[in-house]
Amino acid sequence: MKKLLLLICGSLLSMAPFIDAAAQNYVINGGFEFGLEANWTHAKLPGTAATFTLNAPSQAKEGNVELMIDLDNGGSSKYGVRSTTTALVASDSIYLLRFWARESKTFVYDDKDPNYVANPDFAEMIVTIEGESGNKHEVSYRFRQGMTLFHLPFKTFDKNLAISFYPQTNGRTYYIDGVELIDQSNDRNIDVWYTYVWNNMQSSTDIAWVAGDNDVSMLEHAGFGVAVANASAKAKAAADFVTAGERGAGVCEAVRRFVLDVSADLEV
Ligand SMILES: [Ca+2]
Repeated sequence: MKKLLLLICGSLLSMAPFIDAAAQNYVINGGFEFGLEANWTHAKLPGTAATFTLNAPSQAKEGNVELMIDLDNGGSSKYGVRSTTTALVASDSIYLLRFWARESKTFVYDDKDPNYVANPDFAEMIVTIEGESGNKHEVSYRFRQGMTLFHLPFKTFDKNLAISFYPQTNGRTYYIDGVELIDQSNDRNIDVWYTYVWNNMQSSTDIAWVAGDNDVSMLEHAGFGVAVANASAKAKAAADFVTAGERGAGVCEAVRRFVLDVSADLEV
């Protein structure tokens, strides 16, 4: 475990010189601008019913069209219908799948809103990433409000990946757009390594890693809040500990101090 954490820290730090490189997107036609079937396949298991069409909505996030899946009868299997694209990644490493999606019925979940629905019947969609070795990542998403950006950072040792979207809740229409699979050779706005580390560390360590004002509520709910040196003033004020280092260096500093429980001046 310690070796893994130190490896992650070393990788975070070593990524710094390359942070301005362009991100590589491994999904073809993720915005559905080049037709319904281009690099995508759509399937329905026996007993299920759905239509897959292109839509030109006002909420398209990439270009002018998005994929529309109208689910009439999902059948008995939770994998009744699917829309799948494939990606051949450059190497076994860490990647980030992100996409925009919404469904036809919008719920209000703010309990201060007069239209608040106490027990909404959320629509669900399962997303899977499967490699040729059989390794599989599976996440279930619930829709709340309008077009939403979803992130799934993951590690794979496979190079051939199948990315599938499985709408689950019957009688709904689902919309997907801007599907991207990107690697860690990133522009400064997307840090795949940091996203992966944050996504997989916080639950096991009960430490929250934050930088901006919008993260303050997460800090207050965490067992132990850590803010990096370049965090906002509000985030620092709400944190239990503020690192000396900024960004990735600050994360590594906190990992050494609180997760590995070793001297903060340990070389990595
Ligand atoms: Ca599009």
